[in-house]
Parts: sequence; C-alpha cells; structure tokens
Amino acid sequence: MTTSQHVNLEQFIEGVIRRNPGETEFHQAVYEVAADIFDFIADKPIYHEAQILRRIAEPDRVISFRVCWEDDAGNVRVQRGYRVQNNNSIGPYKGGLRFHKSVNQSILKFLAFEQTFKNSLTGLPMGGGKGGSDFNPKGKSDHEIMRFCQSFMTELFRHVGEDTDVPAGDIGVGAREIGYMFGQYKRITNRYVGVLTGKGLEWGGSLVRKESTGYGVVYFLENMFKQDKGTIEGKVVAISGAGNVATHAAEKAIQLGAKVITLSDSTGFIHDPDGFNREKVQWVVDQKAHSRGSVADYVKVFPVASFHEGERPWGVKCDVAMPCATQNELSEDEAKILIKNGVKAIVEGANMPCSNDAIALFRDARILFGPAKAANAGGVAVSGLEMSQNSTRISLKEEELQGLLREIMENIHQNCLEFAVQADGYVDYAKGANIAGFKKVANAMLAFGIV
Ligand code: NDP
Ligand code: 2IT
Repeated sequence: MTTSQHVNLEQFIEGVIRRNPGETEFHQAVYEVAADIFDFIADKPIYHEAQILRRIAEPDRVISFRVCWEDDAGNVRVQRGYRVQNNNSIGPYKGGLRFHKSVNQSILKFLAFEQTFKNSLTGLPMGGGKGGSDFNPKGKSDHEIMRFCQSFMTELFRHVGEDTDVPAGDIGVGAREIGYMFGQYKRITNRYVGVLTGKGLEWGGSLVRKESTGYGVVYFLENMFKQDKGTIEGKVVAISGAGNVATHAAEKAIQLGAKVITLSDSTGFIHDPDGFNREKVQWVVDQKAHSRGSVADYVKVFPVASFHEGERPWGVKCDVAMPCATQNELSEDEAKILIKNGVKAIVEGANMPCSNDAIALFRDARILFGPAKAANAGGVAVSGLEMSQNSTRISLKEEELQGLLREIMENIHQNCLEFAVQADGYVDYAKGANIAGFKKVANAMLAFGIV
C-alpha cells in the first residue's frame, strides 16, 4: 500500500476539491457521505486498499453535448446537455434528467453520486446516473418543449439503452417530456424498449410511478415515527415545493391524518393555517400544470391562507419539515429556527435539500432526520419495477405496486437501522443510509477487481 492510500477524511476531501474545482455541490455531497464511510471502513483495510470511495467519487464518465433547437420565433437557441454515468457496479446506470436553468456539471455530478447509494438502498439492480440540461422550460410553448426534447435525445440516444443507462424525470421533466424523448428514441433506433421510465401508461409506463416518490417519503416518515413509538397522525407538516414530489407527499400525509400547512415554489410559500385538503392540493397541481405560474394566486381562491413572496416555509411552526423542492433549500439558520420551534422530524423529499451544517444541527439535537437517499428512493424503486415490467412485458396491478412500494420503503428503513443506532439509542438514519448504500456497491466493486 502506498502512502496516498492512507489518507484521512480531510486529505480525501482536499483531493476531491482539487480534482473538481468549483463544483461545490459535488464537494458537499461527497463530504456528507465520506464522513460516515471513513468511520465505517476504519477497521476494514480492504476498502482502503482498493480505493473504493475514491473510485465511487470519480464518475465512470461525464458526457456533455450541445443541444440546438429553434424557438417559435425562428431563433436558433443553444443549450448544454449532460449525462453523468457515475457507477454501474450493481446494475445499469439509472437516474433522472433535470431541465432547469441552474443545471451544471457540479449539480449533476452530486445527483449521480447520491443516486448510486440511493439505488443500492432500494435493493434493486440499478447503478447511479443523472443528466439534464440548462434549458429553462418556463414560458416555453409545447412545440418548443418538443423540439428541445427531440434535439436532446438525438444526442443522448447513443449513450443510453435498456441494459446500459435508463433515464427518467426530475425537476422540469415529467410525462410530457418523457413522451417526446421516448418518441424520438424509438424513431431514431427503431426499437421499442424500456430505455426511459416515467412513461405514460399506454406506452410502457407503470402504475404508481407518478405518485411513488412523494408517497414513499411519507412511508419512510411513518417508519421513522413507528420506530420512535410515535405516529404521523395529527402532526403539523411544512412542505416546500409544488411539483411532483411535494404534491404527492402532501396528498399521502393528509391521507394518513397529518395537517399539511405549507407548499411553495420558486416565487414564495403559501401558509394555509386550516391545512390543505385533497381539493386544495389539486388546485396547486392544476395551477402548476396549466399556467406553470406562481402559487401566489392560491390566496385569491382560499383567502384564509397567506402568501409569503420570496420566502421559504421553515419559519412556520411545525412538527415535521419536508423539503421537496431542490438542493440547499434549508440552511443552518433555518434549521435553528425549526429546532427552536420544536420540530420533531425532518424528512428529505428533494435531493440534498438540507445543507451539511443543517444536518449536523439536527443530528446533534437528536431530532429524527430522514436523508434523501433513503426517504425519496420510492420513485426510483418504482422506476426499477417499470424496468422489470418492460423486460417481462407484463404489467403489474395498482394494488400490487402500492404494496411493493410500501414494502420497499420498509426494507430501506430496516437496512438503514443496521448501521444507524447510536450508543445513546438515537437512530442516525443519515449514517445508516450512507453505510448500507455504500456496502453493496463496494462489495460488487471488490468482486470486479481493479477496473
Ligand atoms: P418538479 O419540477 O415537479 O417540481 C419542482 C418544484 O420545486 C417546483 O415547485 C419548483 O418551483 C421548485 N423549485 C425547483 N427549483 C427551485 C429553486 N431553485 N428554488 C426554489 N424552488 C425551486 O420536480 P420534482 O418534484 O420531481 O423534484 C423535486 C425534488 O425532488 C428535486 O430535488 C428532485 O431531484 C427530487 N426527486 C424527484 C424525484 C421524482 O421522481 N420526480 C425522485 C427523487 C427525488 P417552480 O415551479 O417555481 O420552479
Ligand atoms: O432523484 C431521483 O431519484 C429521481 N429523479 C428518479 C430517478 C428515476 O430513475 O426514477
């Protein structure tokens, strides 16, 4: 073993920062995982010798490409497209595509890195990947979206495949975009295969995929409470976001007896002190689907509520905080406010929504913390079931899939527990998820030798 293989955590992170200059989100994600993994492998030299963590933190490949498209006014527009294939040790690369103006290599590398551990935790054979573009879908016509998706897939198709890499949706990519991309893939390759998940039900999609991430987040919370001899019933829940994850999490939390009092988008947050019900959540879904506009108009329809422009919901007193919008949307200062207001649990619906300092505060205060890679894994898990259904050409029934999602979330919770219980009895789910997710990928990598 050379001295370079004896690095400690700080030296390891310094190396990551040096090799990936300016990629702050990627550094953050690697640090959060590495801190727990260094503890775990301290007495396991085989992982050090094979440089497993170093290899997982170096994507297998980062593909970046130009995407040209024509807007409705006939202007030529140029975007950048990416696919980060992080690790395929336990299955084909798998993970969403994000279309958002903020997308860059750092964000997609952090997401692909996280996805590797998340997919491992599901127990299904999926590696980690992520992709997307800095294309901003806001204010674009349907035809512009179609042309962009077709152009994006015209390059992406050569890098993906049902046994190679299977993208899906993420921020700004839902059933409509998956449809345009699948249509183009089929047209170019003349193959009808499960190359994307999140497809429509008429063309190879799976029941329950749409709801699965949000529902799964709430099932994970239910399991955390059960373990802590508590219940979700009667809890006051603050949720951020107004997209796929946030609205389905709200729906399931309400169904299980919680009172959801906030939702938000990039323009601000709605506080409804009476609590959302199904109809109110549906209003938000329709508002975002039809106008793609702000949730601000909610107060015109439901005057009991207030809209807080440009703010996030974490100042509202709640028992449970569920950040379901985007990365770094819950800061250290906001964590302090939540703790002061008596928060009992935080569960991450979005990927890396809490800063590392915020997570440290929750852990120190011994507050239940459900990390994204475990809590929001229900989405990719049902994507995995969509892949199985595509391979076997058999469609599972709704009830069966709902049952499988619940069971997978229970298993993920159980897998975390194996490494999560601390000397004082606190269940550190972040640590549990990092170690359980790492172990499976690491052991597969050991089996393959130095590749
Ligand atoms: P959507 O595009 O459906 O919704 C995203 C929501 O978050 C919108 O309300 C959007 O507001 C808000 N948002 C996005 N970016 C920002 C930002 N920079 N600042 C403030 N608000 C923002 O995406 P999803 O619901 O699918 O994804 C939400 C999160 O969940 C992401 O972190 C994603 O990676 C994660 N996730 C998604 C899964 C899935 O299956 N879809 C699976 C697992 C995790 P606005 O409309 O104003 O832009
Ligand atoms: O972050 C995620 O897990 C997703 N966006 C879903 C990925 C997938 O392949 O379904």
